[in-house]
Amino acid sequence: MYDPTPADQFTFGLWTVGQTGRDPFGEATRPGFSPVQIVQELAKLGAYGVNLHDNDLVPINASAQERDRIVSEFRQALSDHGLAVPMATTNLFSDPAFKDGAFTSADARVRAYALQKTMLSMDLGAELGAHTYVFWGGREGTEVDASSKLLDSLAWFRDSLNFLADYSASQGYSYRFALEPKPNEPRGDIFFPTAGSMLGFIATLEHSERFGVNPEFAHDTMAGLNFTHAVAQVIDAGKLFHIDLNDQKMGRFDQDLRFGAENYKTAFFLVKLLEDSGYTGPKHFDAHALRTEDAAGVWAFARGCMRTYLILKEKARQFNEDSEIQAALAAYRIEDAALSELTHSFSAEKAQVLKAQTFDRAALGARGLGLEHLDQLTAELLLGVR
Ligand code: GCO
Ligand code: MN
Ligand code: MN
Ligand code: MN
Repeated sequence: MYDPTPADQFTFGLWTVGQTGRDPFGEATRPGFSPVQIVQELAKLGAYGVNLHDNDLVPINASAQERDRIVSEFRQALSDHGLAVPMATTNLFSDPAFKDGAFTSADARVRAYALQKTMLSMDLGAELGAHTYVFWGGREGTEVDASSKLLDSLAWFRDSLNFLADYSASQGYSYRFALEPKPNEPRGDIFFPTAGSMLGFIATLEHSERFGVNPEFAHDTMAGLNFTHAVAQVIDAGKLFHIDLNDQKMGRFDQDLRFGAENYKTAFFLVKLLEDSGYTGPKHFDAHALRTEDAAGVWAFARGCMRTYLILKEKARQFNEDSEIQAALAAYRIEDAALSELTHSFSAEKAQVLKAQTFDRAALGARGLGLEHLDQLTAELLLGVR
């Protein structure tokens, strides 16, 4: 039970399970794996696919010949092991050229290079069969607002995305673009810190229908925000194009913990939201094993991410079928057909009727909602005693 299969659409990045334990204070603690080894191992574990940045696969200095050899070896491994590449993205953050941003650099040469690098990376992703292209603006931000580039940065970023959407169409690619918000790290302040700010920006793009959001559990949690609420808003906007799952303690450095490692309850309500809303896209674990782990620990980590998702999915099913929980929910919600008819859309007559209505304000305020009971039932379900 709880063994993942490709039908579950779980994915990992080459950079996630490939992470070597290096952090700002210390060197690598494990050698990592080649892309081909990662494909083999993920297939064994029952994953659906593997995602990548251009330079996770092809080193930034590779010659055209090397690139073609690496890509063909990788494609062979994908087809041997039946793994897909559903999502691709660009590394616009590691190279020193991007130290003050890529699309939002104050240097027009860096902005042009970022566009060039992204087009080449989109070519690579398309060659590997990716349909989702992620933009995570890791270095798009500032520490020094004396740089006076806030409004320019928004315009440069918009121009770049408009350019790349047109490039995609001109090449006949099927990409949908998913913009990934993060509040900080590695920049002091990253532009578009939340899902809501991404949604606002997307509405200003020329082909906004091709742009959605790639929200990440850790990013909202770092800032003390409720990730499940953010995802609900993205779903409501029809913009959940991709999702990055992991875990995080609030207020800490960017931890990228195993999914469900820290916040069981938020993870539960997130999984329930995804399942109940019928999200059918990939579930991507953008996380990595602790620095304490060796190779076996990395695969235990990967398996754990997927198992926890499946366990929480089963818990969500139980929640929906638990008669006591459903009774508590039914008691919590009060429906009134006549009032709903009045309030669900405006007319001058309905407004008059509503203005004349009498409400028993004291009774509304006095009613107990039963949320303690409902929440305790949920806790007991999650703790395995129901
Ligand atoms: C982070 C981000 C990245 C992006 C990745 C794909 O905190 O470093 O989450 O892992 O998701 O670059 O775009
Ligand atoms: Mn256009
Ligand atoms: Mn992240
Ligand atoms: Mn991410």
